[in-house]
Amino acid sequence: MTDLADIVTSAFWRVNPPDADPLETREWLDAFDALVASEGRERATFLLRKLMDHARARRVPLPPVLNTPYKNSVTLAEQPQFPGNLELESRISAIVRWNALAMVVRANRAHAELGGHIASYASAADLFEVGFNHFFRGGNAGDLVYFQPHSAPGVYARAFLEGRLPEERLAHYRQETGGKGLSSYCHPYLMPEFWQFPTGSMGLGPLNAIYQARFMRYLEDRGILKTEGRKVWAFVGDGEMDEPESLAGLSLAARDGLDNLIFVVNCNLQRLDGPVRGNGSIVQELEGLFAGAGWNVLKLLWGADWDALFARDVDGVLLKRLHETVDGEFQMYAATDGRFNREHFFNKYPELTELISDMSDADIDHLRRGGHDPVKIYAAYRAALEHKGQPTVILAQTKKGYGMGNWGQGKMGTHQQKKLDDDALREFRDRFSVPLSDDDVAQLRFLHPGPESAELKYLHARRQALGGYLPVRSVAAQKLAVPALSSSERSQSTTMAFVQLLSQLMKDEAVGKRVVPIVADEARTFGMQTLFRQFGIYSSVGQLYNPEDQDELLYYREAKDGQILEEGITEAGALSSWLAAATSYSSHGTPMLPFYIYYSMFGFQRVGDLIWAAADSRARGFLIGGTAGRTTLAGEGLQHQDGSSHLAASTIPNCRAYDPCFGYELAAIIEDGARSMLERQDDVFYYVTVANENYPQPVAPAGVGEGILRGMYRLREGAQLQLLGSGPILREVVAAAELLEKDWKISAGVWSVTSFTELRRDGMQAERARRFGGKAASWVEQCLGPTKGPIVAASDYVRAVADLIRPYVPGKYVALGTDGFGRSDTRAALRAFFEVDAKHICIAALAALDAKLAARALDRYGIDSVLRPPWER
Ligand SMILES: Cc1ncc(C[n+]2csc(CCOP(=O)(O)OP(=O)(O)O)c2C)c(N)n1
Repeated sequence: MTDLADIVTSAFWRVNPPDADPLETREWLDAFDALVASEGRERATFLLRKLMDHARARRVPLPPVLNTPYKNSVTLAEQPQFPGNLELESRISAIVRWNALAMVVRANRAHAELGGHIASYASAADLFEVGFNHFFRGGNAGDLVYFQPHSAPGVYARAFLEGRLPEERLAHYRQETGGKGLSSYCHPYLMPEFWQFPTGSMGLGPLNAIYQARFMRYLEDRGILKTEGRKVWAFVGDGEMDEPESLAGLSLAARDGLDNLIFVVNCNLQRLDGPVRGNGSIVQELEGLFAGAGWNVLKLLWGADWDALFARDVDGVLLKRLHETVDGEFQMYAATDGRFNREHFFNKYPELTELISDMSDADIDHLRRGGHDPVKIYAAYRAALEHKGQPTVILAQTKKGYGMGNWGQGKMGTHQQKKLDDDALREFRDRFSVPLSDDDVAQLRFLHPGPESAELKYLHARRQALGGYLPVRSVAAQKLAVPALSSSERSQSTTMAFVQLLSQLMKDEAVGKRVVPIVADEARTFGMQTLFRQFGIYSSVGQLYNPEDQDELLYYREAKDGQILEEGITEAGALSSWLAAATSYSSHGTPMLPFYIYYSMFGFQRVGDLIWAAADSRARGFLIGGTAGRTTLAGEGLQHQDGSSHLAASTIPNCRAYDPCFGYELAAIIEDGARSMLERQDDVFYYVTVANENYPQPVAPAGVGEGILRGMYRLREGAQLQLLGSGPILREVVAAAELLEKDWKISAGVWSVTSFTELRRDGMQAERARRFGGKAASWVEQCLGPTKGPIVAASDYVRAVADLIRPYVPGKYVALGTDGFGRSDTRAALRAFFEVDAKHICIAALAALDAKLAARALDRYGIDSVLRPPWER
């Protein structure tokens, strides 16, 4: 180990330089103490502020002021009485720990490939248990808890004790396909009556928790639901805080004063590969970050047995030692015994040696970190609960793999440890006094002390006092009646058609209030500023200024009961708001109908993982991909032109994706979508692309309703070949059919494809049904089977999108699309470039009929056939 005195560059030394003149320092501190004693804290704060201003004027660099000492924020004097039965709680927690461990080790002994984690829950167990026994409120108006995903085994183990999961399910940990298993992490999709929030992808849990807490305020402020007293708890790993998403919502939470939000960061100082901040301090770093963002920060670093040490540490040498210790070293102390800690930590300074002179090595070994002491945890949680006006973060110091001894505690590779041998298991049993025989241990028996045991009676009583068990997810939802929607027939874009449909819904008696329009600073792009005045933009404080455009009809109106969520430039934040609203039917028993409209390029590509989390959450709502289509969004160029979101959407099973061309198609899709989610209670969400190209909007042909929803319908008859088009490219297809007729006397049928992805799903279904001996024809086969000639399809997305239906298309099939890099130009130029304009579609059709015709057409339309393909340019 390096001598710490040498590490002058370490973060700690920079923050806490050595004292050059301790005597002088003492005099200053004594003077300050005298001031506080005689004139009070307020006066002291005033003088400090004055001093700081003075120092600034003299250009004296100010020390970081956001950090407090490396000790508990709640002092011993402030600590409340622990209201529980510590002895019973520790027995319960030991059983839960054992069962969690046994579950993972059992699964891996049987099938080494299954994986699982022990060390994360081992560090989080006490943090969870104190929550379960004293804080997490259950029931309909209960708290919402986002669990650290790798600690799922502990949550299962507790539910087993509670009688909510039978032993058989524990025995099928990570073996889900048979229907009686348990998910690796928190997956509402796979365990819809258990998990509420998917947190397995690091960073999404903390972000979603913030927007959930904010959404609860929104429901309250809009008079939709009383949420007072309910809390959102988010358990987060300290390594997880590295994720940009983990930090992305911090200032919003503070800005909106979300005191209904409590983060508990499990600072076991390790992540998967090693220490989170080996050469620094994650606790101090996070304290600065959260405090700087405006949060209430509570450090929960040391257990009760440190109290006496701190009390005797009048010269602050213990604190100095703690401050100079980097996390890599703290990890070493977690992995070693009392003797090592004495020699290396305490014996560094004679004063410290003296401080612990009456302690044995075993006493030192038993010194607990704050996150393992229920009394200290209780004190921090209570302080968080009572704090007003700010969100609270609790930085809880723990040991990774706590109690796993030589096999895991503080070990570098402990995250992956899942196959303990019998010696290790017996040691674990002894460490926590789990009442099991050696044979039980060898067999990895689950332990359930029975419903009449003191442990179980206590556990149930606690949960009853707190309103019920959790986690539990509600699957029942209230039904809402959806009105019929109609689109206008004037010349306009599908975006404008969408805004009209949205305002029809918002004005509806039954669902109007439940509509949640969400934008990420693009409302004007989509012509939605018309909604600002009428429906208002939500702000927790209303509007504290006169808007610059107040004299205009449609001014920028913020209001406490505003309906629109204007999230600013954060697609991740807006998607998280959408997710909170889209799962409100379950989390709050209050169905909402969210529409998040955004640049389609910044959806699946930018926040695709959040969209998967929404799918996992069984979200119900609309994602509207605006300014969609690689050639339809003219001018904006490469980074804005989306050509692949529909491909991504096709991979999410409960996402129904549509690429409509006409207003009447859009109206049918939105009306039926809303019915599906709000009336029929389908656990699906919709992705609909809308574009900004203006064109005439035709009247809906008769009888096309089913085709619009199933994915395609015939727009015009044609005998020799069939053309398929989606989104605005359908109009190029119609023009191609006209060219074929006019220039080549060929009669082409035209089909509007509203959803290649729905067609593919239907095709897969029919194909599978036939493979399994049934009789089924896909919608594609039903539509195109009776037609003649080759089939050519074109969309504003990569060819793979139109190719999705290839297996079900009878006969010759040519798929055109916009593969390649986007670029800025006019729509006409872009469509010519990507070869999806009327002429190229016409040529593709001719080539499919007769190569000689195509050669003539290339000539006739002046197309340079020696150019490299667009995807190579
Ligand atoms: C987005 C994402 N990236 C990577 C992972 C893989 N992963 C799972 S746990 C883990 C380490 C977690 O460390 P920490 O947050 O400190 O939690 P601990 O288990 O130490 O309590 C990693 C990298 C993941 N689940 N999600």
